[in-house]
Amino acid sequence: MSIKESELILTEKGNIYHLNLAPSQLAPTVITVGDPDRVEMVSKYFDIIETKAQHREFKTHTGLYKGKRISVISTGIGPDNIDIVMNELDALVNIDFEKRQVKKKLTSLDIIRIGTSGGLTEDIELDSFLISNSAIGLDNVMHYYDKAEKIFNRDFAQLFIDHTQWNPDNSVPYAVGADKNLLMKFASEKTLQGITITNVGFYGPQGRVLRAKLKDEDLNEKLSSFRYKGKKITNLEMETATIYGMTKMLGHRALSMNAIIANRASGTFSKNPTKTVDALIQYTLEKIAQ
Ligand code: R1P
Repeated sequence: MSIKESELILTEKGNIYHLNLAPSQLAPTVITVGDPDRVEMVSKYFDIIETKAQHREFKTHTGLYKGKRISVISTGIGPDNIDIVMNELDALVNIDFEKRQVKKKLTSLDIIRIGTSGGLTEDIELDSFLISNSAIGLDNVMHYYDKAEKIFNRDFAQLFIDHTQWNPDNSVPYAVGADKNLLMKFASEKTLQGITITNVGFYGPQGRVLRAKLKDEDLNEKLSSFRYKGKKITNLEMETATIYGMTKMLGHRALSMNAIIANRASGTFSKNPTKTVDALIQYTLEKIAQ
């Protein structure tokens, strides 16, 4: 059975629709960033850039860094974009575009997110690097996939639901871990580790108030006091849990590296977020090349 034109959408050139990429243009190691302008911040360190592609917020540069072939791709903001990016990255390696069929031999990608994030508690210092060793997803992308719950840590999520007295009208929180091998490779004395919360919005869903009032004003307090096996929630952002869920489900390996540029408890923001993100990019590239 071939996959229909409306389901696997290819451009006239034969590229996958949203990412505007051909299979040959994708490297086995993929860095994802939220901001399209961050793609150049990464690829400026490449020895050569072989491919530049863009469609909407999805910008890709593929090249070589110290002999290692890497693609860097922007996802834009939020879990809904992660659904698109992870499905299309997987299609690029695991679907034969000519035959429109899933390949017999599947390929696993290494997907490393370099993102920005807000520390939840005061001890998560501004400008630190934090690796998400696990993530709690408050989005609902994974809930549309059959058997996704097989990759979730149910006990972990249930403790979170009970602790926060989670509103049942919201989507059901899920918990999912990082790839353990990548975690070992990328962690060092320069990195913190913790549980990352991924939510669907930047303001209300992360407890920020400008003019619109919150339904649960205590949510961030509840997040701060939550513990799982003695470990606490360290930071908030908008992509990691969905990346961990989608990649585990599709058979890829993922890790999320966070530049902590805000602290929600102290209400402070980095004096030089660009420098911090640049330092995290250099750290991550070195680890990839090792
Ligand atoms: C919000 O400003 C955005 O910044 C963070 C959040 O996850 C969200 O995407 O990550 P990026 O800097 O990677 O986009």
